[in-house]
Amino acid sequence: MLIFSVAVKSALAKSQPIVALESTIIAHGMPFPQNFEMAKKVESIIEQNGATPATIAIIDGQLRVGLSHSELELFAKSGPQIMKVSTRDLPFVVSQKLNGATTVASTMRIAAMAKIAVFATGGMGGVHRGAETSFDVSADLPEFARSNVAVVTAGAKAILDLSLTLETLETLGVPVVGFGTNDFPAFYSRVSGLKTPMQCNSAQEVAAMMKAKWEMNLQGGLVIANPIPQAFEIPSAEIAPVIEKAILEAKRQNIAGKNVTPFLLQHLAKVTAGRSLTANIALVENNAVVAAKIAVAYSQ
Ligand code: PSU
Ligand code: MN
Repeated sequence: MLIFSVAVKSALAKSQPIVALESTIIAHGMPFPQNFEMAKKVESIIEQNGATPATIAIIDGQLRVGLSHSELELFAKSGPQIMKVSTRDLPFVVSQKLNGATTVASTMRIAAMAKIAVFATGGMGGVHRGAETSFDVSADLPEFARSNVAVVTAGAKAILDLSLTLETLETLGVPVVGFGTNDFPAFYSRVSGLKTPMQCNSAQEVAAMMKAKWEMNLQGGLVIANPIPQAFEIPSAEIAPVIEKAILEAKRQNIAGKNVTPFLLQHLAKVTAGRSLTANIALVENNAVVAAKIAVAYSQ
């Protein structure tokens, strides 16, 4: 069922550190060619920090763990033409032998199947604003209650209701750890005004928490909230009104379901003249560094 790249297979066999990466961020989160450059750069950052990158995607219905550069390019170039695959979509895409870009939720599930314990993303999904009427809660959240994977994320996008997202994670029993901070980061901004329930200050501390959680057979993942580097931050006072407008525009165009997040990201990149995209790339790279360090610490 799982098809590993040579590098990932060898790292697994030797119990060497591995960091999983998602493919929705490539196909649906960023435009070409920045998405292709980002995907290659993030993999090399993980290698430089002592771990093996494993980008996860579905090709011809096969669950692929570790992609070649030409496969990364396929996802980067095809963009939204490739299906965005969350957990609910897995049986369809596999049985129909289709290609699919995996979200945080489905990447976590496949990483857990592959026994990969650490995953770097940009920003996880969460409870959308207005969820009390739209019921739009990302499948990423319930997946955190199921799959044993630590996910390094720049908090959650401010297109979400961050307070309800944290409440839901608490209900699901998911630890939310601020990495070197007790402020819950808001993707483009280092602080959201909300606190993380706990803080770790090193990769070793996070690795020890992962071990403690799974030794107790506490099912599910951990959210490692890692703020965007200062130099790339867009302060919330600046980005908040832009996000408000983007959400209104999505409503006006009747964007719903899985199209909401890609629409908002694309809209923000357009109206900020690419500044949100530059920020997005910087925070993913920063998450890759931390994830690799956690994977190294966890393997020791
Ligand atoms: N963060 C990004 N870019 C993205 C996403 C997150 O910086 O493209 C994607 C992830 O794959 C995440 C998904 O799992 O958006 C959430 O989508 P939804 O809200 O439809 O569950
Ligand atoms: Mn949704």
